[in-house]
Amino acid sequence: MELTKEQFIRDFKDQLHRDFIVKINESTDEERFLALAHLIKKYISTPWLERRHDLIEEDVKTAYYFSIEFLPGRMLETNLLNLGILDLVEDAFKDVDVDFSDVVNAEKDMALGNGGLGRLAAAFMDSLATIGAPGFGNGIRYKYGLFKQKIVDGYQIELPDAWLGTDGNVWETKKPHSAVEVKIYGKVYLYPNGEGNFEPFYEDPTILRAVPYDIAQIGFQNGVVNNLRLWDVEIPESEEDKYRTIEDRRKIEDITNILYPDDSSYEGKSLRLVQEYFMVSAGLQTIIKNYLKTGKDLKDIHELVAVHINDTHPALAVPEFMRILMDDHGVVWEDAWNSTVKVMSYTNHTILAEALEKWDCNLFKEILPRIYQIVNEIDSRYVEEVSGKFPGKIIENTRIIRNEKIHMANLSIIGGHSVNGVAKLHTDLLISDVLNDFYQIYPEKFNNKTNGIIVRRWSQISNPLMSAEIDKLIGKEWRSDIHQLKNLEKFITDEKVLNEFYEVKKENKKKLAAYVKETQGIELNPDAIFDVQVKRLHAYKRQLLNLLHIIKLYWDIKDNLDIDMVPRVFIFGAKAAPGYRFAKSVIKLINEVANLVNNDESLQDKLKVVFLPNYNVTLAELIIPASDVSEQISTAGKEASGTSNMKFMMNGAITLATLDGANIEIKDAVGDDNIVIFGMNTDEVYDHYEKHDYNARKLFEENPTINRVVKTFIDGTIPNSQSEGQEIYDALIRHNDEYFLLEDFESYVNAQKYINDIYQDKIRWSQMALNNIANSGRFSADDTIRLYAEEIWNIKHN
Ligand code: HBZ
Repeated sequence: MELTKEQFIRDFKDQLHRDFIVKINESTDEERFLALAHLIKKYISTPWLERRHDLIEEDVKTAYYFSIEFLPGRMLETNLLNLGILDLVEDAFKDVDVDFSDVVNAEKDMALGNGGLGRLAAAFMDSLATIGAPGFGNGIRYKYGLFKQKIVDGYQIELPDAWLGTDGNVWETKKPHSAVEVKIYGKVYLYPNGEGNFEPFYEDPTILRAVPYDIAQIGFQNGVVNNLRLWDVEIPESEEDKYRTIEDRRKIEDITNILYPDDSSYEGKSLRLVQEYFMVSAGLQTIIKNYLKTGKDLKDIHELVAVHINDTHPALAVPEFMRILMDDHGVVWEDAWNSTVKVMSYTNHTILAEALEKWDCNLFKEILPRIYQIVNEIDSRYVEEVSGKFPGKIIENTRIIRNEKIHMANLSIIGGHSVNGVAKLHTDLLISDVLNDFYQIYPEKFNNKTNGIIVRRWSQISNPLMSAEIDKLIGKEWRSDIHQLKNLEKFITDEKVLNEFYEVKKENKKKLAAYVKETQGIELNPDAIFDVQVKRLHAYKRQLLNLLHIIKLYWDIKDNLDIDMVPRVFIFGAKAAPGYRFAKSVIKLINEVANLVNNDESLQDKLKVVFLPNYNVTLAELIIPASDVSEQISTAGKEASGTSNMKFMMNGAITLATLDGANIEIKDAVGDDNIVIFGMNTDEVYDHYEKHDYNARKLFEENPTINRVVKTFIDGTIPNSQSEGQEIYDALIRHNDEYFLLEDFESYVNAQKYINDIYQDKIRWSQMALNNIANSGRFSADDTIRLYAEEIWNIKHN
């Protein structure tokens, strides 16, 4: 946008004056942040308003991305960058003597997501606007985001994340005039309406008012402003009489209160089902209402509307779309179904069986009586359609209702035209294994869309030093055309350049070290290798394998205090689902090992372990630029894609990885010499499953290193962790090590030795790092979303 620094300073002072009746020098950072955010909203209000009208008027097909999670983190810098005024504002703040970073730090993270899935949804919002595609988000305005993690005596404590404060979120705009009603519970009777359809009669339903809050999604320097719409629940005025007590009201208000903190596991809580339906129903009603404003026939709605189901949580979009078309608008089943399948598409994010969503029929029927009828009908028509054409077993495995459960993935696949995995390997496994039965029936629906990241956030915003260095070498164009990073390869033998990148990394490490010192009181040596694993805590992600190696190093140093090794700092960040016992025990042990190691002076700082509490997007922005080693060590076949792996490579960390998820594509991008791979591949893992021949106890008994390391959990070496240590020992030895840590251990240790060796060759290491940066452009979410736009949604983009 066109704006001079002087004009901005005037606007900003005016805004502060109007909002808070203060002068700039007496304002607080929080007031400055709020005023700046209000000013941004003012700057974009016109394109934001016009976008919706334009799309309706111009008959442009629009994609609606439904997700139960959106995890944008902070939005100030991204918004300024995308508006093209980040540098100008920073500069202006210097002129008026305000520390810009203090203003940035006044913003709370918007953390309406658990991890990768929610972050990806937020990234796609940015990318959709950036490629100028008509794409809107639909989600829930949780009053509490993902819990805040505190560590007390090594244990995770969960605190509520009251991110809205008392005044709400500064980026949102409440739109009461767009509220709609959503019905749940009660009984439904169907009466034939004489035109081949049924008229439902609802007896005693609970009626909810869904009120949207809109958040602008600003495209990167292109004038486009899309919308993310989050729904909040209220009691409709007409229903006020029913909710006299606070307790009654709370039952309703609770619906949008909390984000479920479980990732990669499924829990059939009724409130969650209500959340899913609430969001889907409110969103779809609005979409259809807007479509009707074009004056077009509903049976052609698929020509202007695409609905995306991000994981199965919004899968009720399929029957709800049917319901609205049939019950509210009299479309006959066949036409409604024809449109629904063309409108819907679905992304799968996991192959873990325990994460696949299935709802108990009785619960489902009670909460969503009409939707239950429709799902039943979809199921029986499906069975009818495929029977005789496919073996009975395949039909049984793919139908929606089985064993009194509603299988949400099956509903999403049958009710849509596209199902995609999130990395090549992941899609291959869906096709060959998890969803193979569906693949036999609908091969044409399957496709891959490897995840991506917002490259601007993970370079320009989070790593300004590296970005300035890149500018110096290849000019600034890479900031708007990320593939130009490839030009950095020219400098791969330029020692001066390599040294400069090394120094940039060191500066970032010092910054992180200062934070660690301030918050944890632990002193870190910036010449040590910063070896980082940050992600949700889950057994399949194998933080415990990392810890086993740390314990091995501990014993190696204790055995030989003169050991020749590059000092190593292991950094962890991870939240555990509150009910996930094993994960919590791993956190406890990481913290107790940290205590043991960090306080043992005989180790001479060769080894440090840091657990950084409350890992979130903002902390990632500090940690990732400061990392030398990126730990991506999941059991092969288990991590659908991973996305932090891409962020690390973009920041010049070397990936230490199994052949899992997008790690494989990172390897393809950087070449075998610029990544460190270890461990079993997927075939080897599957081989163990088939042969049932894995024997962890044998490895434990026969391999002296493994034996010593594993025994450390139960022999009292690690203080204050007797029961958790026993639990981990049991998981590994008595329960046969479900994720094959012990089998991969030696290979992992060797890979770590290799890292220690090459790090000592500063030039070689820096070459690897530079190669990673140069080849990270291929993981831009802008490119990923272009493929969604072209191959799944059929929507236009620039
Ligand atoms: O989605 C993650 C995958 O584990 C990761 O490999 C992938 O890169 C990422 C984006 O595609 N999955 C999640 O983050 N899943 C969840 O957060 C989740 C949340 C609620 C659930 C289930 C899973 O009920």
